[in-house]
Amino acid sequence: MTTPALLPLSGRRLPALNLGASSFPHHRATLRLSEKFILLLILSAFITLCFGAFFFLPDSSKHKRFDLGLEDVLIPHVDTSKGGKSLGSFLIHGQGHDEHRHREEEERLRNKIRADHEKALEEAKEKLKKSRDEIQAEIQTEKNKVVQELKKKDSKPLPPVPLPNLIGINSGEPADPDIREKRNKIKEMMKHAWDNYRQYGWGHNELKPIARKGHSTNIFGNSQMGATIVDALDTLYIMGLHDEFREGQEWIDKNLDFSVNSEVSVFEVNIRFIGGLLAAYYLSGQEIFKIKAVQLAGKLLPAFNTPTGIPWAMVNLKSGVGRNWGWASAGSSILAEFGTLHMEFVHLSYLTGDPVYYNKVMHIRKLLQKMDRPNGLYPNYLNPRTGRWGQHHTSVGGLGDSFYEYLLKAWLMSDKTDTEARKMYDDAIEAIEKHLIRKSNGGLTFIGEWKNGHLERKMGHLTCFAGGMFALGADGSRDDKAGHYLQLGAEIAHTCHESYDRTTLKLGPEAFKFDGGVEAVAVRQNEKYYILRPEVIETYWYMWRFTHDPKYRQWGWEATQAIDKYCRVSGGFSGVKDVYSSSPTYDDVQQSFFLAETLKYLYLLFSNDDLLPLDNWVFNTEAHPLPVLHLANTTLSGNPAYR
Ligand code: DMJ
Repeated sequence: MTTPALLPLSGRRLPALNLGASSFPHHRATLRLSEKFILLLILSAFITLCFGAFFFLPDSSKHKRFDLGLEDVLIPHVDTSKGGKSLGSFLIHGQGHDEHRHREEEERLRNKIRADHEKALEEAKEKLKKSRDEIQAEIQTEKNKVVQELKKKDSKPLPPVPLPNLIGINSGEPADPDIREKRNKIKEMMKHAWDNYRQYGWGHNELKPIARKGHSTNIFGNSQMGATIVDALDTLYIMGLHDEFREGQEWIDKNLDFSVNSEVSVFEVNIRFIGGLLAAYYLSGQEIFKIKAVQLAGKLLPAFNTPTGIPWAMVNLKSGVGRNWGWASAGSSILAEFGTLHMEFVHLSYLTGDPVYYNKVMHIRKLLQKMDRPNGLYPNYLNPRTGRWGQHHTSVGGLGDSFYEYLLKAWLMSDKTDTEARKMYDDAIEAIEKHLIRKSNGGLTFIGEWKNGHLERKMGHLTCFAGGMFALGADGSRDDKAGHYLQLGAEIAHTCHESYDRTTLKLGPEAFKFDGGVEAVAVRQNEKYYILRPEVIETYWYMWRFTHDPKYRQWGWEATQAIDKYCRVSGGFSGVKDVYSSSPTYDDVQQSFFLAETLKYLYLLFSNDDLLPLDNWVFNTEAHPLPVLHLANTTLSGNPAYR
């Protein structure tokens, strides 16, 4: 976890710097070669099998056979229930007349194998006479047929469901001209990010703004799923960039295809794609987004096929085979990953009337409730085979963060009826406050990380989201400690602002220490980067909504200017490798969350509160707004939507 290649990116890992950019033309070439190779491999395997069967089939008239039970697999089964016998039992018991029948049967089989073998050889010869392009075209035709079939299956209309009350989809235009101007500047930055992605990275997952080409990482698998398009849609919508929104919608309609042989992160695909599609659906009412979200969710479900029901971190969208990250403690799944599915999955059940999604996430919750928690803390790692915790590390930043966020938001999203989630949140936050939150010598409140029995006095940029979470959870807190939690949110916001203010670029580092005379400053070189992350701005926005203290707009504006000055390049926006250097180098990645989250939170910070009011909308961890479901007096499974 210490090398850049293993650093958590989104509450989770991900190569932050030196991301191995995949060049897609190259991928396509590899695909062509491997397809041909696989075809030849299958043919030769088949021929070998035929030869093997033909030459090595034992002559049972000479040798006594042992029934190894393989006949059911290798030889067509004879239905014994109709007085027949399996070929295996003929071989063992064959005598006299039986032996004669057996020899005939064997001869018949030999002839069949010979004929099949010759046919296969002919077909292989025919195939090899064809040019590479012809073979490629045939494969493509077959693939298209399969895709069309799947599409037909997947595009079944969904049952109509009454939409929740959608309040506050308006312009939120501020009256103050200065605030309006700032908001327009942020919209212009969004346009710059989108236009360049449109021009140089269209359809790819992300953009390399300096190389001016597409970019991707392992979280999206090996295919072009247009992550930036899906992630950006709702931001475009609320900013009133409707032409751009329509372009994105058209791409999704025509190109977004999940029947791909690609291994993706369940968590990332859920928060960015399913969350993004659902938010786009609720905001715009366009059915296509709902349909795509449901199709994709179906592809994630096989990830839950583990002995415990705790999903794998990754799943192959085509085969449904799942596995965990190689770096995670003892084959574990990650708390912030399997614990960050609830909001989207409840909405999927709501929209489809199918409880399967809801049941999956409730199963995870039930399992977690039953487990012992060291010091009341949830460790970051849980083994999906054994149901046991891995290493006892606890974090409110990478690997843990959004699990806590989703407990609170599950309660909010249920119109505060899911009191079980609220209780789990309250218990968790109490333990966090007791064991992880400290004040530095200089008076800065920070959230450290628990590692094998001791507190590491280090806080990540990711952890800064917690300021907003504490403020959001203040109302409804146990023992009426609303004031306390709002204050805690304000202190975290202050600390995170300090982490920005103490750098040369006025942009925050990835992680900062409170140790050995250092306060809110990164010490290690590989913690000095800023990759366009949103968490600090997210907290400014929540604090602004709850307090209207002008300092949050001021801090948000400082961050806007710093991003525009140091991260903007002519081909988009890039992360920087060292926020303490006056001549920083770029990482050349425009992250999709920059459009989904960073720019959205900034825009909302300079908008009126009636744009997406927090009483009616809950933002998922990728800043995709989902409406509160007013399910009062009913349990989810008793909701009429579940037919
Ligand atoms: C985003 O993908 C989400 O906010 C996630 O929960 C954690 N952080 C990244 C961006 O930093």
